[in-house]
Amino acid sequence: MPAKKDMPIEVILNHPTVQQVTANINPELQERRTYVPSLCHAFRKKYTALKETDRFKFTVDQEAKRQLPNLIDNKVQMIEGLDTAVESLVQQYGRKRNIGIVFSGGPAPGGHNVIAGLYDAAKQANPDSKIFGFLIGPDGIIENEAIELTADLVDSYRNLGGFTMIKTGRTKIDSKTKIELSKETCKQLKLDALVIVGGDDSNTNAAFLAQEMYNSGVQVIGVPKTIDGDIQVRDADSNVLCAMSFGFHTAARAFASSISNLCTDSSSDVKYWHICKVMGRVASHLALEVALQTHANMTLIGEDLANYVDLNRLGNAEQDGSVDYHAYGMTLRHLSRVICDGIVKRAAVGKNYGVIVIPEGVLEFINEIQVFIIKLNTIIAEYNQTHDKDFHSAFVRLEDKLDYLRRLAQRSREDESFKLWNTRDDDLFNDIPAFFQEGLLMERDSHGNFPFSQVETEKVIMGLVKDYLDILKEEGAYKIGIHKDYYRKTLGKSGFDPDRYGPVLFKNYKEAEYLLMKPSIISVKTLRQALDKAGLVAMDEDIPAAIEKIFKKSIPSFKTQIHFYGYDGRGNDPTRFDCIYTYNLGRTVFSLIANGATGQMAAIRNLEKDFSTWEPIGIPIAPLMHLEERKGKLTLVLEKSIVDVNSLAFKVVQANRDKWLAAIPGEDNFRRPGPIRFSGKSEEERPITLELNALARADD
Ligand code: FBP
Repeated sequence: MPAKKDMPIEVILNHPTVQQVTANINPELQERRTYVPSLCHAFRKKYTALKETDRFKFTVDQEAKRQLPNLIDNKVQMIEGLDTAVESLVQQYGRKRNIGIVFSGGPAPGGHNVIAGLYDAAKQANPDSKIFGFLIGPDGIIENEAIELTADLVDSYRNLGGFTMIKTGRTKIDSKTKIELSKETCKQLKLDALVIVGGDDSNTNAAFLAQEMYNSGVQVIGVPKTIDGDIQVRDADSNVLCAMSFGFHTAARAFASSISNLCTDSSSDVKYWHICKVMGRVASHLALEVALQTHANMTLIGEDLANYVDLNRLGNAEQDGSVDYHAYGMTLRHLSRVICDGIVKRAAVGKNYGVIVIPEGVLEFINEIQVFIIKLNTIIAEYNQTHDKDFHSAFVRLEDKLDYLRRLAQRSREDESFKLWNTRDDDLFNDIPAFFQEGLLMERDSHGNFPFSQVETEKVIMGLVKDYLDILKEEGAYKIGIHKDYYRKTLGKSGFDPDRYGPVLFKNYKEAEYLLMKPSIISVKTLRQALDKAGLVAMDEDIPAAIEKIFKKSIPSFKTQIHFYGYDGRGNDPTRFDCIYTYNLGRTVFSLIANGATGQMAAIRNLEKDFSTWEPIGIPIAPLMHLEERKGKLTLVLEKSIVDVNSLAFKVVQANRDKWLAAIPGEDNFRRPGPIRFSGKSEEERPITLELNALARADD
């Protein structure tokens, strides 16, 4: 029966076509659910064993040795596949186990496949084994909120993005009480092992829990998750053990796909600068990958800005025989100048549009802002430690917070030993816009991390850019270049001789393809003066319409569209790379558990190379820990990896900066990565960053 538009809606809703096209389950979803990721060589065998190796060395922190005595001597474990095994391994491998798994921190595409890999391996080894998923992150462990994962549940999430199956949370199991409650949960569920899928802080937490539960025999294994790509593990000799956390590739590809569309839009509509803030917390790995994927006109890399040296300032100081310490590191003002420089250069060749990529954590690399972040982290943490109420409940409004800071500045005047917040800090802080003050004072997460995703970084930077562009416009330095042919045609059509007016209007009439109006001509009034002086139009005569048209075209208006790429990419369905990577990580977790490991992080070596060379391993977490300032205190943590400005990936981006800025006549140099596709051969296999960095190591 064909559906008619006057049919009752209930009847229409039951129509087979309406049912089919509006069903939650579509062919793409089915394809994903039924896709079976390839297995690393070792996992194609019935059993696996661990082979400890001394090939990889670590520089052990004494504090890590003191706090993690049972784990500090852990070694890298290589996983080997076995067709047959000695009876003791057969028994151990096939033992019935209860395993708990939790997601911790922000979602990252591929998490469900970690569960699927673990589930499949555990059930294959013993169908009576049980896998429990803790709900809404580590709170689920503390409060014993868990569900037993069934085949149907796991199957319905295979190869799908998000952490929807069991959700996630950011609680840290850091107090004695939380640890005791977690131990109690493990006891009640009779857990043999606990798997923590998380970032650097969560893997740090995994190591501490492994130590705490060492005597009770509950094994704890970490899994490197985060779209930020800042868990990269190397040994003391720079051998790569984990090239990239899972989720990074998908998020970068998702961001790149959207940003590439903006490159297309911007170079079609030729009127906007698209300002794209991309996630990544502190490190700029995602921005770097997006640059390689899209060739956006400008990409800021925080780590590069921190490295900046103002050679002019340094030279001037050298001449006076002094050292100018302000020459090191980039200031916000200088950064805005660098961006303006690119905008002005493109405008000069007629391109008053483009795409700028800004990592969300870029301000962490701007010295003046970093100082504020560190000081405020400490102030908030100290307040929370010494008062019943936490800082943000005690000082709800911005004015209350500023008032508290003012009192601290006052204290510094009365007590010389108090240096945390002085009058200069307070004055400088009061000079910045209120929305940014609010951002810098925002609540830190349970690990003490600054909430970069919530700060309007782009607004801070672009505010300065707009101000400086206005100055450049006033000075006549920011102009839109007019194509010579267009100019000649426009004047010719109105019966004017372009060669008579050209030298009067433009500073580069003879030599250039794009003509730049003279800096002194910035208004109709100054235009008239120039024409009058050259005897072409008298002051009381009308300016010919064709000339006024050319003049108006040369005056830029700087229009921006602001975008934030973060949560969308985090929730994307995983690329094939992330599907395969995470499924094998899940398998790795089971091998580590079945072979008695604890305090290890599951990883895959050779991710940057062909799949046939991927090697599942266990990395000891304890020897990777070092002391870092967190919440104002030195704390043992896993080191975050930031962009290495000596890496090949960064150097390629650096070397292409001018090319991608494309401040020359002609087309832009954009690259179209396309959307993430699950089937076909079109999708790139792995992050470009990884491929380039691996190339550099191959040539060592
Ligand atoms: P994880 O490090 O926990 O994986 O989180 C990554 C991230 O997406 C960052 O890129 C971002 O700064 C942050 O989470 C956002 O946090 P929230 O989810 O609390 O808004």
